[in-house]
Amino acid sequence: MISSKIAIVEGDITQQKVDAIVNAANNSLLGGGGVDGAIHRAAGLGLLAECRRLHGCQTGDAKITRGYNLPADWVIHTVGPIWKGGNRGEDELLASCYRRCLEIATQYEIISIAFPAISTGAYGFPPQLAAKIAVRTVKEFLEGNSSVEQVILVCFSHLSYQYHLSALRKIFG
Ligand code: AR6
Repeated sequence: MISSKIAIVEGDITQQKVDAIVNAANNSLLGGGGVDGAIHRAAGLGLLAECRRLHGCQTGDAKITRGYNLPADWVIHTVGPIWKGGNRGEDELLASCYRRCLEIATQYEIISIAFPAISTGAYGFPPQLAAKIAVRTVKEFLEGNSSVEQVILVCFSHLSYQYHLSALRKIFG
């Protein structure tokens, strides 16, 4: 059952005890506000030093580092699209973020992974639409072969939690 591999929780991603957490970063991968700032603060300066060696990341792509002082062993940094009205490929770029993170997780034989609601903060992506794209893309990926057995969608507000739960119910029927 694929639906049993997806959990929606309300909380702080930096506290998740999973193999990998996903960071909603920017193209520089050198830190920022929001979840990115929280992850860098919790991981410590070792994370920034490793990020400097990655030379940035394209929007829709992802790169992996160690987790340093985080409970998670790995951080997968992805760069979501900035919302520009919806006709600039934003949906596909957001789906690509989830897919690329899951592909990298599979390469590293990661079993459990936690995602924040990528692009729904500073990057302005409508949160309800983003929740649908997140759930649909994770479901489609888990239908293929992967080491990943547990995907946790970590919501930072109750409203975000409700959007993800209702997307899950709609998409799984
Ligand atoms: N745990 C889980 N989710 C969180 C946390 C947390 N500790 N903190 C915030 N969120 P954002 P973006 C939620 O702005 O929209 C950064 O400056 C937040 O409520 O962190 O992809 C980067 O460097 C929202 O739902 O990321 C980039 O410049 C979601 O995480 C830019 O922001 C994403 O909000 C990326 O913007």
